[in-house]
Amino acid sequence: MLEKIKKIKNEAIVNILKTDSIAELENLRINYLGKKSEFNQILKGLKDLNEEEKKAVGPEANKAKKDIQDALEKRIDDLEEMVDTEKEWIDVTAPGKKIKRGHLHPITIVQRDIEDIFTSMGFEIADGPEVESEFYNFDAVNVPEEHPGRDMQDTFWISKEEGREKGTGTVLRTQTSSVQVRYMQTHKPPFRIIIPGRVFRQEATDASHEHTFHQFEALVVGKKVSVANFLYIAETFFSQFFGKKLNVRLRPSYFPFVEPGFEFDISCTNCGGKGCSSCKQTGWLEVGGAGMVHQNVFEAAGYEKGKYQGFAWGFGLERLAMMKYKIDDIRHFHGGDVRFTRQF
Ligand code: FA5
Repeated sequence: MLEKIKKIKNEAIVNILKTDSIAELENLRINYLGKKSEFNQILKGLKDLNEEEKKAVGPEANKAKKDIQDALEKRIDDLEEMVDTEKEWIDVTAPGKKIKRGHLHPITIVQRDIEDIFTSMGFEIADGPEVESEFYNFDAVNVPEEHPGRDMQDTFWISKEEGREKGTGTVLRTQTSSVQVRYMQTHKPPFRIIIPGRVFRQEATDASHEHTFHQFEALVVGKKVSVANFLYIAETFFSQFFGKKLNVRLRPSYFPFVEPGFEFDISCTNCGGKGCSSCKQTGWLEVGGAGMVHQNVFEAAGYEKGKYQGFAWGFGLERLAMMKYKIDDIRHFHGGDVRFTRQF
């Protein structure tokens, strides 16, 4: 009997270890320990043995049963662990899934490009508030209350009380020129700065006009700053920005904060000046306004009148990006259509 128990136990353990399926182990449990199993018959028959035989066989039979049960449990644990490991298995040679990455908005790209070019020429970057006092946006840059220059830019007024002292209203700034006097009040010449920023105008939108857009102001002040310096810096900047040699042309114009004032054009980035549909056959593209800083502006900043000279210029960032990337409608920039922004 003892031999038989030993044989069943060994056979059961060998079969259990050979089995790779949890369902198959359940079959083995029924075969070896189930009601109809040979082993169960042996256990049932114990009662018919005499006392001495019972003492010898009983504990061996119980131990064999426990060994088979332990072997089954351990094998089940091992197989479950193997299944988990299989689930976690990584094929490091498999081609990766393409992860969608965010990217910069075209206006940010252009702004950073411009900043890089100017900082490489020794310019510093200055900043000012978008919600601005009427004083810095208009009065300080020589656009007093009754001045016709104020009508040139339609303004979003935050507060404007009739009869209040002039210059005390609050506006959404209409131009980055609003930072000129702010900066000059706390800095002494010589200096050269750029002022990138968002500006707002209460005007109807169309393919080339937005109510919210970005401007780029440059301001250079010293004792001997001239229009020739402006031309050199402008040509250097635009040539680097567009990656080809471009010329700058000045046309007389009027801005209250400069005297003399200019509109400036660059040679057409498409045809190089020969004339094409982009430049309406003129060979030139309008870029922005510029001029020599008006002495009244220096005075508003607290500088001695006549002591310094400087030039200032301002242009629209969206318009420049449109030229560079051949974008036909300014409204794409803030329209929120990812099919547009994904292209950059
Ligand atoms: C000004 O804002 C002056 N502050 C520029 C300046 C600075 C002149 C320093 C002299 C010295 P203007 O209103 O023309 O000027 O605007 C400058 C540029 O902003 C324009 O040439 C154009 O590129 C852009 N711009 C103006 N209005 C809009 C608009 N509604 N939408 C998009 N871009 C605009």
